[in-house]
Amino acid sequence: MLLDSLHLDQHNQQRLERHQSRLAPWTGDVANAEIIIEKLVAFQIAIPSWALGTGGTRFGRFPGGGEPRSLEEKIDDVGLLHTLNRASGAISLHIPWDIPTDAKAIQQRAASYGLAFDAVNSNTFQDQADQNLSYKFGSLQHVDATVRRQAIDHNIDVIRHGEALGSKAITVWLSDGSCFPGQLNFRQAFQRTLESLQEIYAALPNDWKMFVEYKAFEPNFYSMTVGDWGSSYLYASKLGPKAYTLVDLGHHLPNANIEQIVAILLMEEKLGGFHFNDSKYGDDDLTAGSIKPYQLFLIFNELVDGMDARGMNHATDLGWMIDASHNVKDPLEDLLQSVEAIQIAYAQALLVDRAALEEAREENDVVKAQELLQDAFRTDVRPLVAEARLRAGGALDPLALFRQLDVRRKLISQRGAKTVATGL
Ligand code: RM4
Ligand code: MN
Ligand code: MN
Repeated sequence: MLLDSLHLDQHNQQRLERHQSRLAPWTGDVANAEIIIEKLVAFQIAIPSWALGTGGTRFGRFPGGGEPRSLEEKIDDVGLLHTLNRASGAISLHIPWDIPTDAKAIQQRAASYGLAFDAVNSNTFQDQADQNLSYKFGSLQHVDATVRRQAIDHNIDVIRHGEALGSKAITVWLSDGSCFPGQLNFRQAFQRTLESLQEIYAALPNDWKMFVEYKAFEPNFYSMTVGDWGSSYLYASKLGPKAYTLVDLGHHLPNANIEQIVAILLMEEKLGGFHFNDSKYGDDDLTAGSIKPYQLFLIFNELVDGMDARGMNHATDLGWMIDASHNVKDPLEDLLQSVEAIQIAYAQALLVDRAALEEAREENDVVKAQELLQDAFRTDVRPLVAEARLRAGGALDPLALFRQLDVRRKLISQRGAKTVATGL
């Protein structure tokens, strides 16, 4: 046991007084502090099974050691995160990087940490060693029907794996597209992809969702067949009520107004879920909130507003997942940072005085509207997030406890310095 309740209690005890004094102004003045804390306790963010090791770029990879060698060890890592922050209560699996060969045992192991299984992800962007046909020129869009068949069957297989674990959604991200003008008939590529997705959709259990994830570029650099929210929305609409768009924050062209995209998709009942990360240039997959925290807040501002307008449950009605890569940080520390950044943005969005904002908008009071948003964004909500963690049984300062317990060194001694996790 890397972390037991004794460690947690001692850690929290040492920090309790300081925490209480930081929380005190909230309990007196702010009427909805209690509601925000409760919402934070309920809000869980799924950890990607493909991001528990060190990520690389096409130039190199610099593993830090102690990486999980199996799905079991990945679950242990997510379990550790959840024990620390009580906000990472789910794991999102990528197949075939993580095939649950013994679903029962995997499920039991996850349950022992209080973890559920979020969306399962298919992979037709790489060729596997045992694979008959290549995805070099696409998968669901491929000109050859037998390649499309193989990709469809893989997706259905992923759904079956997910069913055995209690997942309720599949995320389909396609690298399909073209690298050069002339390579692809756009209309045919769209139609073939749609027909392939329809076959996968037909295999969905009744209570499942399909998330169609878009990406503007990479690995294809001239066109992507699901390249933007418009095309994802089109596929999702044509597929039916169980299909939704998934927004990955790093998958837009530079400077895209993601919060506006989110608002419209939500209004149209076609927003399904999120892949959180941050970026400066492209699909950088950096820690959530590390580059553009104001953007993250503005996205949550639309999420809270749009979900409330439709009477949705913040915690359960959308898929909340991280999709990140960690080139220079300890992956577990990085994930703790991402989860906290997401919680902070969510709490700040809950603080926005919505009635006053609508009033300012109706009066074209631009200054007031900006002030209202920035007032929430500039509020330090960390005591609320810490209080939510404390009430849920987590650590007041998860990162500090992770370091205090020397977790990485222990993982290296258990698993070895040269282990490499499957994934990004
Ligand atoms: C893609 C996309 C997918 C993720 C893969 C690994 O860029 O973000 O969601 O599954 O990377
Ligand atoms: Mn993604
Ligand atoms: Mn990505």
